[in-house]
Amino acid sequence: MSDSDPKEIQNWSGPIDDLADEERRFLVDSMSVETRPRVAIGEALRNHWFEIWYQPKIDLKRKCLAGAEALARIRHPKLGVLLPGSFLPDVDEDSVCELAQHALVATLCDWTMFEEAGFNLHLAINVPVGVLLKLPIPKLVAEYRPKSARWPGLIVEVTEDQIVRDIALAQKIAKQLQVSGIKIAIDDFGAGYSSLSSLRELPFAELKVDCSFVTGCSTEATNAAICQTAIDLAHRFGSAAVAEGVETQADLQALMVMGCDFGQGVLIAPPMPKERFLSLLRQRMNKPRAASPQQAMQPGGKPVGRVA
Ligand code: G
Ligand code: MN
Repeated sequence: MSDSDPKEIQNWSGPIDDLADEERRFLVDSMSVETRPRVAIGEALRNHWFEIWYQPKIDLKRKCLAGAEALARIRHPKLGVLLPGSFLPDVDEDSVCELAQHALVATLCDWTMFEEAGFNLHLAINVPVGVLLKLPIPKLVAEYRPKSARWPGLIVEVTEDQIVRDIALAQKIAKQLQVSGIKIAIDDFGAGYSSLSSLRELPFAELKVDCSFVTGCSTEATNAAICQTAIDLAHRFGSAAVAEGVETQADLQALMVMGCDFGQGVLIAPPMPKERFLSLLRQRMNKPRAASPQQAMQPGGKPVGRVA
């Protein structure tokens, strides 16, 4: 197969071919719950309704699982699985802080479980700038971070619009967090209208191209131009480009031709409960595969038997 064959990515991406159609449909449906009943974050935390779901992120060049984005979900006893639209809009900052702390600690602890399954993953969480200022992140990371020397650090995704609102502040935060092994990803890139000069000031590890540009990038010239520009921009800054919301084979193929580094989206795998993600990792580990030595490398460059 050629290097940019999307089928091959699917074969290497791990989860996609292990999810049965019915389960896949359920997970994808859970991403678009139409009614949005309100649930208070405090109530959900007290009742242990919060779950951290993971969406796989695939290395499009090495064709392996590179990491996962942690996404908060509520599993309500009566209302079922609820998305952030049910608990985040217009919420006070203290509640968001509580939730972010919960997600941070859970993600740091979960890394070890995934590593024990044979995968050294770059995990990412979504945190608003206000929360980065309030939470004692270095202290929390020092206390809960995996003790393994193989831990690659944690990625914190901050949306572009929040970064450009106060670039000096974002820069200060990014530098402080670097010491704790935290890297910044610019989330929803393209939707926040940053100027190039402002990005120059910020040490970021990843540029996550907003799904509104990724969708249709194989057919729409303007979206293709924006994706290509964002990918080139990330590379010029010495960072990686991530396409979010990849939903079709054609878009995946186009992104690979454009040189995009990582991909995320329902085509590869939808967000899924931690236990499901873990069982997929274990399944992949046990599956016989003819991997070349290069393919059997983890993102950190260390061979770990067979990988996704
Ligand atoms: O803003 P951010 O990129 O963090 O948003 C992640 C959200 O995108 C998650 O809630 C997830 O459910 C959703 N998502 C994941 N994959 C896809 C996809 O392929 N298409 C779309 N439209 N949304 C997706
Ligand atoms: Mn994100």
